[in-house]
Amino acid sequence: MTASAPTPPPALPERSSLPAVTKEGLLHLYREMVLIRRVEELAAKAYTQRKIFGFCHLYIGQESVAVGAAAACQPQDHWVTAYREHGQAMAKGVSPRAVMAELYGKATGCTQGLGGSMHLFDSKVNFMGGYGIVGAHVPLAAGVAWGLKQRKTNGVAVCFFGDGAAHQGAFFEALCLAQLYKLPVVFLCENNFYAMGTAIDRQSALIDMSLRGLGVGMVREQFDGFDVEHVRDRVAAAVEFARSGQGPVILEAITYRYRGHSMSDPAKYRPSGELEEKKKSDPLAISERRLMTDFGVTADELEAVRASVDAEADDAVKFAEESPWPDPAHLYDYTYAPTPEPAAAGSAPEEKR
Ligand SMILES: Cc1ncc(C[n+]2csc(CCOP(=O)(O)OP(=O)(O)O)c2C)c(N)n1
Ligand SMILES: [Mg+2]
Repeated sequence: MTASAPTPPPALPERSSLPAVTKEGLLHLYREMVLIRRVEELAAKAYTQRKIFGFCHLYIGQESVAVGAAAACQPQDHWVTAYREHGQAMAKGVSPRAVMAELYGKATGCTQGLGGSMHLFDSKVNFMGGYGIVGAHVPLAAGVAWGLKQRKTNGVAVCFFGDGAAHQGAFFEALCLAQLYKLPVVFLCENNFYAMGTAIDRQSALIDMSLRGLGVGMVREQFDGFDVEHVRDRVAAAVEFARSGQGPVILEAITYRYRGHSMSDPAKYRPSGELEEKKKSDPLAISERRLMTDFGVTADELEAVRASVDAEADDAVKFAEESPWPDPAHLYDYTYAPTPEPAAAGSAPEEKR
C-alpha cells in the first residue's frame, strides 16, 4: 500500500433535518434550562450549608449545550459525560429529585447515594455517567458506541467533555478507533475557556478542539453554544450523520461557566470584566428575547415558567432532605462485578491463546 494525501472529511450539512423550533418547543427548552440553573443554585446553597459534601462542579452558563443536545437526540441515544454533569443528567431525563438526592448522598439518588455529584448515572434513560478522571470517559463513549452498533440499536453515543480533556492521550486513542471503525458517536467538546484555573491559550497551541478530529479524518465543526436552538440544530446534524452509519463526528461548542471550577474555586484568575462580557450572551436571556420578540410570549408568561421551575426545584431539595441515607451494607455492592460461579470441571473447552 502506498501513502496517499489525506482527503479532508466532508462538512456537516448547513441545516439538520429537524424542523425549526416552535413557540411551544422553545418554551419547553427554556424551562429545561431555567430548571437546571435553579437546581444548581439550590445545590450551591446546600453545599455552603454543608448538606452536600465532596466535589461539586456547577454548569451554570452552559445550560444551552445540554438542553440543545437533548432536543437533538432520541431516547435510544446514550450519553457519557465528565463530572460537570448535573445539567446533562437532567436534560437526558434524570429527575431533579434524583439528582438532588444524589448530591445529598441519599439512598433515593440516581446512583443510590453512592456516587455523588461526579458520578450521576441512570441507565433507565441511557445516561451512562458522570466520570471524574479527565478524558478517561472518552474511550468509554467509543465502547458504548461499539455496543450500540453491534446490537443494531440505531442509537448514537454522545460524549461530553471539556477543553482540558482534549489534551489527554485517552482522548486521541478514542478518536482514532472511533474513526477507524466508523462508530456512531458524537464527541461534543464544551469549550468553556478554562481547565480549572488554566485558560485555553495556556493549555494548548490549538484552541478549536474540533480540529483535533482532522488528524484521524473525522468530520468536525465548531459552533456557538449559547443559543439553544443553534445547538439543537448542530448536534442534530452530527447525530444524523453518525446514525446513518457514516462514522463519528467531533463538535466544539463555545460556551462559558459563570462559577469557579468547583465550589471551592473563587475564579480569581479571570481577567476583570470577562464574566460580565460573557453574560451578555447568557443562554437563558437569548431564549427569553426570542420568545418575546419572535413568538409574542409576555413577561408574565415567562414569570409563570420561572415560578413553576422554582416550585419543582424546591420540591427536589425537600425530597433530598427527607430521604433516607443509604444502608452501609450496600457500600461495596457496585464496586466490583459479582464473582462468577466456577464452571463445573470439563463443562467448557479451555480458551485457546
Ligand atoms: C487525569 C486527570 N488529571 C487531572 C485532573 C484534575 N482536574 C479535574 S478537572 C480538571 C480540568 C478539566 O477541564 P475541562 O476538561 O476543560 O473541563 P471543565 O472543568 O472546564 O468542564 C483537572 C485538571 C483529573 N481529574 N484527572
Ligand atoms: Mg473547560
